[in-house]
Amino acid sequence: DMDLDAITEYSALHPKPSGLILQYGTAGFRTKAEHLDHVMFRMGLLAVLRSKQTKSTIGVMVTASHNPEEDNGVKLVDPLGEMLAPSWEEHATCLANAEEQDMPRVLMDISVKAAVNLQQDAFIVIGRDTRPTSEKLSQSVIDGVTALEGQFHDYGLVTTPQLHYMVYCRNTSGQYGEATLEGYYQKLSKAFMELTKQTLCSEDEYRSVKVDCANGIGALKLKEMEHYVSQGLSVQLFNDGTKGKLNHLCGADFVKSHQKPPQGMEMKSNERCCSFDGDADRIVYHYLDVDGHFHLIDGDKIATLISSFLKELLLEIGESLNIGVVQTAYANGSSTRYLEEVMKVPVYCTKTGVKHLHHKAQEFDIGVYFEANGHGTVLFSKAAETKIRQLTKELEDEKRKAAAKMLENVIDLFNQAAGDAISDMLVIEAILMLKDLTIQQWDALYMDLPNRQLKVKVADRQVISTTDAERQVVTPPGLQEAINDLVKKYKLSRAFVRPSGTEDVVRVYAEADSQENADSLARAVSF
Ligand code: NG1
Ligand code: ZN
Repeated sequence: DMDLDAITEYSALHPKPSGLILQYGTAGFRTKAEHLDHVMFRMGLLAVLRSKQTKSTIGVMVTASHNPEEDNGVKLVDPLGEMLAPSWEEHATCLANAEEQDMPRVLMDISVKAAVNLQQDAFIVIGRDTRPTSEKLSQSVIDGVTALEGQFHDYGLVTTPQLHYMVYCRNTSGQYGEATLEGYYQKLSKAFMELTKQTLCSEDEYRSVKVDCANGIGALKLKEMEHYVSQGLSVQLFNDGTKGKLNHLCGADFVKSHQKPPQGMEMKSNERCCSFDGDADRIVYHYLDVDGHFHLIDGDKIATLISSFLKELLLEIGESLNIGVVQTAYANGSSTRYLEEVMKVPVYCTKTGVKHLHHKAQEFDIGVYFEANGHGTVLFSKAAETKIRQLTKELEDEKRKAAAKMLENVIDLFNQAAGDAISDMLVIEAILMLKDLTIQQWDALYMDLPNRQLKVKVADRQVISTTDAERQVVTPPGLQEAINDLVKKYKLSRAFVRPSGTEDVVRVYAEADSQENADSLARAVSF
């Protein structure tokens, strides 16, 4: 049974400020770090229950990704490295919001409702980003785990996708890889080196990439990884956290939303650059052209490059596995058109938030998913993976065999648990080398439609509800008709609104034939 007195005693060391209400949203709990101590303790408790219920290792990641340095957050990672199941998101919200004296009872209720066998062992793995508050907050998670007598391993400083990887490895008895940082670096670098070893590219600039690390954890982990891949790729780090502030005027989120270069990075024309976000689960590429104009290569163009590479490989292998590309409503209209009409791959749209994309991508032999903001990966079904590994041994035709081997390495290089900036970067670098593509050539696959995103503060953002993967408004009545009327006034236009899952705002998105028109449509929709 649960020792409720002991839990009450432990909990008193992590008291909840009364009246504070938080929600387990798309990205777990996220707010000012000073409000989170009790949440961390309670998520430690909850992770133990989830671990007992699933008889698996559960992950707890302390990070607020691209948010300002003063914020922090926490996310639970489910057994296969996936986001926490929705019914448990509700449990998390209830537990975090229970007033101090009610907390042990709420904890009991969850354990009864979810039919948790309290006799079962529990094992939790914990990771954190580089925020100044993260170490202490992860200690509070550990206190929660210990209060319920769970076992744990603290990985300390890791990227979010590295923690997802650890959870996945531990729950698949080491088949996916070894659950250590060393194991992660070895798995990825081996695949990368094998994939690129036959490229005969002598020009140095092709093989070096500049990385804006958002002054976050990505810098530390790329430094650790550097020597594993240095034979094939030189990585130049900027915004490595030694000078600047986390996510301040740099990083993937800044670059994508402001559509301009990060500060703190020397960019010469036509040099290949990329930006990670604060916990290294997002990546976007960018460069300056000879006229000094900034070009952003976002998640949509990343998905396009990867899909076309995979399609060519499958053609060469001569195996018919199905590919599906999963996007959200924020995907640039040009990317969707290019994928469907030029590349002839089926494209699906889901609600915002990687759990929706990840889930949809699992329906295909090869599921490519990316949010426009650069969060994504490629999933391979077990059957597809087995088939490809088998072909690398059975095929006799040398060309087909080589293509199968390449695909096998691509499988190993993609993080199957979560979108991963380091892993995605290595895949992209490998593809560019193999296809001998410059960043400009990649960029020229299609032209993005000019677009604009705006945030609108409203009294209650929940009055807006949507359907059709958030592309159509249901309530309030009349709003969708008003948007339709505005959209009709512009060429190549599209617009939608939805309540944010991570901020107290309504997001407006518009695209049109010119930047001026996209701006003006977005503004018109905002009113
Ligand atoms: P919200 O705030 O629900 O729009 C944002 C991003 C998502 C996702 C989550 C989680 C946009 C438009 N939205 O969600 O793509 O990354 O944060 O971090 O970029
Ligand atoms: Zn992130």
